[in-house]
Amino acid sequence: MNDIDILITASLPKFLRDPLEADYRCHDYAAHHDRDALVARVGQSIRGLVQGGGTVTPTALLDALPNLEIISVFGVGYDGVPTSYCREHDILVTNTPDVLTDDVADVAVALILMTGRNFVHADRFVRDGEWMKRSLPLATKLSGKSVGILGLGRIGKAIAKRVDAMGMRVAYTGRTRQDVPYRYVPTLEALAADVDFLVVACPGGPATRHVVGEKVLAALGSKGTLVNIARGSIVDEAALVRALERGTIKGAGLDVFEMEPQVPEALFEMDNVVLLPHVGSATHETRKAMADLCKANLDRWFAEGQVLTLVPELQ
Ligand code: 8YV
Repeated sequence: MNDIDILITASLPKFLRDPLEADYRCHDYAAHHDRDALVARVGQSIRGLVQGGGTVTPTALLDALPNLEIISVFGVGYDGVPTSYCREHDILVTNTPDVLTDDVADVAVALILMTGRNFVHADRFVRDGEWMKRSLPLATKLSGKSVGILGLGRIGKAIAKRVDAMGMRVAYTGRTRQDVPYRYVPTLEALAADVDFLVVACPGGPATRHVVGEKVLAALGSKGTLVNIARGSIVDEAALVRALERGTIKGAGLDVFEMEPQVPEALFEMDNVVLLPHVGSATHETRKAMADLCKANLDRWFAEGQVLTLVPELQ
């Protein structure tokens, strides 16, 4: 064990917590009964902070850690990290991109399949003995249908590749047109108006908060299904519930929510909605790879003064 103090602000899996505890003096802020007292006692000595993708780190906490050098996020999303503050205070921010791309893209495809082909309902139909009595209503053919991707980054591209292989047509919108074989649509509203599935795959944070709101949902219309595997904050959830209640959109497949783990109860009763508990990266293999990368960023920083995956805002 070295003499470096680390603050842990999220509940971490054992395969990350144990190696961190073996190498660093760890202080478990997330589980501590008196967080203020903990920070008052160890704040001055903290040099690293480990948090989850969904953890919000207030600047008030960072103010109490004057010697903090690095925040290592266990997740690709770092919308809970105040990056401008970190830039001003020379705090590095790292995340775990790439290693989870395939898993998250798989979940987007699963949500397209589950909403389009009604597989959740079909499974319940068999278990409930309904098959003996009647046949299941027909579902929607997916090949030939169109998928619009909001945010063609690493995960967006992995989704595009998968749905393209299924014979679906791909269009996308984002800050810039890219050199890809998919159709670019300059605005989100126009994309929504044009596609059968609108898949949200862009980063969360202030810049994208509620960009999928009333207008975009109206454009998506009764032909369209919303899929969100990114961040709950990107979708105006109240507007989404209203659109589903009024039948102004066809359905929704959601892995993320605005107030996780709280999910609007109105969605529980809806047959055209599939709800997952933020499982995008939730496989043994991927979470282990994320844990290794999260720790490797700290190790590299403290041993060599370098990191593996600095977030773009700090580059
Ligand atoms: C994880 C995620 O649930 O990577 C992200 O940004 O949202 C998920 O993969 C989370 O980060 C685990 O802390």
